Amino acid sequence: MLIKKSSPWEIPYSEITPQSVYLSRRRFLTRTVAAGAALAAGRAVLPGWLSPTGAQAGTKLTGVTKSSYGTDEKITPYEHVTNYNNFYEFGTDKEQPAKLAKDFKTSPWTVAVEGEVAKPAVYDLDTILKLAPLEERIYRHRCVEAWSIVVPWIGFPLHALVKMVEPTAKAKFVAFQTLFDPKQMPVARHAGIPFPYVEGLRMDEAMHPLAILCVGMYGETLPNQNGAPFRLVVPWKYGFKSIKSIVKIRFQEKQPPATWNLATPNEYGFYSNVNPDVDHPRWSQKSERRLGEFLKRKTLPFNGYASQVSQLYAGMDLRKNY
Ligand SMILES: Nc1nc2c(c(=O)[nH]1)N[C@H]1C(S)=C(S)[C@@H](COP(=O)(O)O)O[C@H]1N2
Ligand SMILES: [Mo]
Repeated sequence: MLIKKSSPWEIPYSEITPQSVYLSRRRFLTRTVAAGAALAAGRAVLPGWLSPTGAQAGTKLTGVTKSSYGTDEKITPYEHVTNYNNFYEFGTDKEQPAKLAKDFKTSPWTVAVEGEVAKPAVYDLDTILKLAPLEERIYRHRCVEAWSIVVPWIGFPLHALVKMVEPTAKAKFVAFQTLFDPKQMPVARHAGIPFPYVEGLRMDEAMHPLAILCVGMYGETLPNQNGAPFRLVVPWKYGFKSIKSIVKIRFQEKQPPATWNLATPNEYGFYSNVNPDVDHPRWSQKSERRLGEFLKRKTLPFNGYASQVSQLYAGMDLRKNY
């Protein structure tokens, strides 16, 4: 089977990297069997992960350049990053999203950009992928629950999308929304937080070059449990700001709601910059455990990105604006 390469999604199955060893054998077999069955039935269908309208999780991304942004710290093993997740739509236990998001349908996928912009639009994922060159960014990620990971994300700066849709002078904040489909997310009703999951950034935060829209990791498209097909990554903030599986981006004058702030405002603020000096009401934020490591390490202000982002908050009391 020959597939024309016109976007990073469209790659022949033979090109999928040895990283496919990470795919569970069962999932691999299911795909192979499904493809075989379709061929046997004489149907001219492409298996989903080769379809030109979007790839499934775990498809190699081509044409990715290494970015000068990012850390040279040791990358956390893929197994940890993909089996210990927060994605409450698919369960509140860390091991649940890897299992319960397995069949999450991420293709076709569209993202609506609306509100205070000159060019509102509904983008499909292929268009989004062509907005800007894809870069690999190795970032630290610090969950508010005091664990951390180092991940080779693949994406492009959020400001590339912001500039393209031409925000009006009234656009002071950017609001993000995750898909909510109770049929595909039946356990979500036990999560104890409101859905759809929403988040937001101030405009200058959204324009900061460290903030990225992310379509992949470890050389491949995002696994479902990590927010496929399209998520935000804001490395200087606690992990819950990095909203997954985005379907809507809205520009607005008012500060948008944020899910954890709605759920427990005394515990989670809008800004949520990593701050070792402000404890969570129920635990310390001074240190963290890197997944796969035994000893704890010190948590750094702004998760180690202070020299790049602290000027965004000049004059703000970061104890009050937590
Ligand atoms: N839609 C949605 N996005 C989400 C979450 C969630 O529950 N739902 N959890 C957040 C939290 S608390 C963290 S720490 C990160 C975890 O990302 P990871 O599983 O890729 O490590 O996703 C964030 N994005
Ligand atoms: Mo988190």
